Amino acid sequence: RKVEMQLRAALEHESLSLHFQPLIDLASGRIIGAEALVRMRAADGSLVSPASFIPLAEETGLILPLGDWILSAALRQLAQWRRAGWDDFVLAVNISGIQFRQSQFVPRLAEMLEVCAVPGRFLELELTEGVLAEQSVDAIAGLQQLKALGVRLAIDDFGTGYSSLSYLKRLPIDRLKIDRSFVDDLPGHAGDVAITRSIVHIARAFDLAVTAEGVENQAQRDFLRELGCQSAQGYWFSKPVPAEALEVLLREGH
Ligand code: G
Ligand code: G
Ligand code: MN
Ligand code: NA
Repeated sequence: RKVEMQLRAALEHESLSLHFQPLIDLASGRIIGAEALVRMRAADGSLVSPASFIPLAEETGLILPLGDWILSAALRQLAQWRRAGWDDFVLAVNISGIQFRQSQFVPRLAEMLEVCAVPGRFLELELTEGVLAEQSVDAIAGLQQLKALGVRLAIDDFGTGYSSLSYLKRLPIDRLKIDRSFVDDLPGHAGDVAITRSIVHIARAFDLAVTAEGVENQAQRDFLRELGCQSAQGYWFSKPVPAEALEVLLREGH
């Protein structure tokens, strides 16, 4: 298939890159981190969305080399930012379930952290509820090994999966990311207000960080801030941008 061939070529010719979306502390308005999001450049120069090639990479197993490339590129960038003085900054990386379940995942990550000399606590891995809902012995052991490296763990798209809340008390989670679908219609939609408020309260009760995703306007930002939601991402603050553009935002002191 076309996308598969493009992806194979991209892995060989390094026509992959990372974009970064800033994570904003809502109380201060400052950038406290970023989420890395992979991009693929097609032969004609256009950018192909990961929404089309990640599922395909998962089907074909290409997610393993791709995931390795993403993690090591993200850590190299983070190390460079740390050397430039942005040393209080957490970088989040999305991890596919297939990648997480690979037996060599933790040892490889440990090696990458060491090579880049980045303390584990400045890396956050975003997992979806599907991965956590398993609660298999292996999955729990994997999460504990990641915590032993100091790595932070976030639940991505929180509220959209099998939301058995029981895993919150069993698993070593650090952050809930409120899915964009609940943020879209804030503050006017009573159901979404109730869901968002509940997630913020759950996060507080479990002493977890909480991030609202997909904040696109000031009304959403103000509402979430008043709700006590600690942090947010979204087009209102910045789209995912190349590393140099994120550096401009950091220098401006956002
Ligand atoms: O940036 P956006 O169009 O950037 O991403 C679309 C989808 O692809 C999202 O669901 C996002 O989580 C996923 N995605 C983006 N980058 C990565 C990545 O580096 N790894 C994985 N596993 N998924 C990613
Ligand atoms: O699944 P995950 O949360 O990792 O996906 C992040 C996706 O959300 C990426 O495709 C990213 O480009 C997109 N995104 C980030 N901020 C916004 C936003 O404010 N609005 C919309 N519509 N998409 C966003
Ligand atoms: Mn994510
Ligand atoms: Na998400």
